[in-house]
Amino acid sequence: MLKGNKMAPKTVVTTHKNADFDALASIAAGLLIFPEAVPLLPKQLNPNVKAFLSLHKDLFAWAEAKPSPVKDAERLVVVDAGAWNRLSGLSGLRRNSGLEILIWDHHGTKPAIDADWFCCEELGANITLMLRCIKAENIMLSPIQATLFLAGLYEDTGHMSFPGTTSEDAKAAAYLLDNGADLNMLRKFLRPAYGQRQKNILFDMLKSVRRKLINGYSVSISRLEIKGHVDRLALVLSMYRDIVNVDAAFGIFNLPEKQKCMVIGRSDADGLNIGDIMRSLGGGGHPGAGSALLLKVNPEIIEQMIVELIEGNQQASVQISDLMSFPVKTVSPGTLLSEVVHIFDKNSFSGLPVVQDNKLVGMISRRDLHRLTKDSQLKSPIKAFMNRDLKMIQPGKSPLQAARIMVRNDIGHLPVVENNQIIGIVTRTDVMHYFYDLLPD
Ligand SMILES: [Mn+2]
Repeated sequence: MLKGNKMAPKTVVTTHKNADFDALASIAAGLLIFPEAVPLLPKQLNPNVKAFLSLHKDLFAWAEAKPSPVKDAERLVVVDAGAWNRLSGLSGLRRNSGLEILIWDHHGTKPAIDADWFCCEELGANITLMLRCIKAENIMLSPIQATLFLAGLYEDTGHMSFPGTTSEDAKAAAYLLDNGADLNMLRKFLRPAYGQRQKNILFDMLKSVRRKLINGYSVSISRLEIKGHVDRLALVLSMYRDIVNVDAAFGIFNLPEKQKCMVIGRSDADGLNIGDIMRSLGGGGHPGAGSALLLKVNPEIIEQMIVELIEGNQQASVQISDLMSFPVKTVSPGTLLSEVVHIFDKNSFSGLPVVQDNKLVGMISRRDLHRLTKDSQLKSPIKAFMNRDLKMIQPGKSPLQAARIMVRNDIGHLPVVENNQIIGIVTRTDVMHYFYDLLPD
């Protein structure tokens, strides 16, 4: 297909830094498609990829060979990446107009690198994209190649379970199994890199598991003192969450000699947003996972903060006191129903708090009036009609908590109470406005 010599490769196949199995598999696929190409593997490899290569040294000798100079390359094949900043080792490369660039990437539909040709589609794994070409050109795969390709496919798709997985990925897996991919080997290498230190930490965490029910979520918060640097704590925490089987798990890893705490969270419960919690702690993340680094904060305080954040102050930047209406129109237990009907006619209230001696004693709603059957009832005091099963909320709570109480009890308004005094009222409409971002500035 291509002419070239070993001293000055004409075609170079490369991939992203911290190469994972999909990246390594894609390079191997690139070498099958361009048999005379030389690979340029980044220096940084994921630990499980390193382990795989050290066992398969002979078969993938190219992976450990000293990289050839890329200066005179005429063609660059980029796999499993589409941007220059994801690549390394190309400093000698002349990116002039004579350089032909080809890209296979599954991270988007258009690469950031200006390429002469590209095959970019959002698929679970890059190797799926490259298999199209391998099948089309009838290139035979050895069982070991099929195993490596399947490792890439499984790792990137979480064994076909990640949301980005497509039916084409699943078909590619079937094809690789047909070509002899060895699942026993996969089990060995796809096991996360998990060493003695990580194991010790996990065991320590499991020795003192505590579980709490917070806001309807089962949560486990583990505090642990660690010495020196330990990497892959996030992996330890994922395993911990799986074993303890809670909606969310948090690890507060205290490094006393550095006076800092690493906080890591994992959740798979809708509505328990780890990213929000971590941002409140000064860190970051997404709904399922996140972390924060806190300096000079006592781990017990951090635990309390996490509990409070889960309790509903996750969106504590806006509180009920920001949404509520006040002053509140109230009535007394002796108020006649006819008067309440009159108030409802003149206002848009859906409910009125009933107050006696400055204390909230009941609520009367429009809906309660529907229960009236006789006109003569209008002359009775509301005492007999008001709802005494009171739901209320404190001014510091979040809109989310108000929404939960309203939905659970099917009510449209909540009195806001502080020190036994009613200081405002918050309605379903107020809360909806907040959620739909319609608050006035
Ligand atoms: Mn990939």
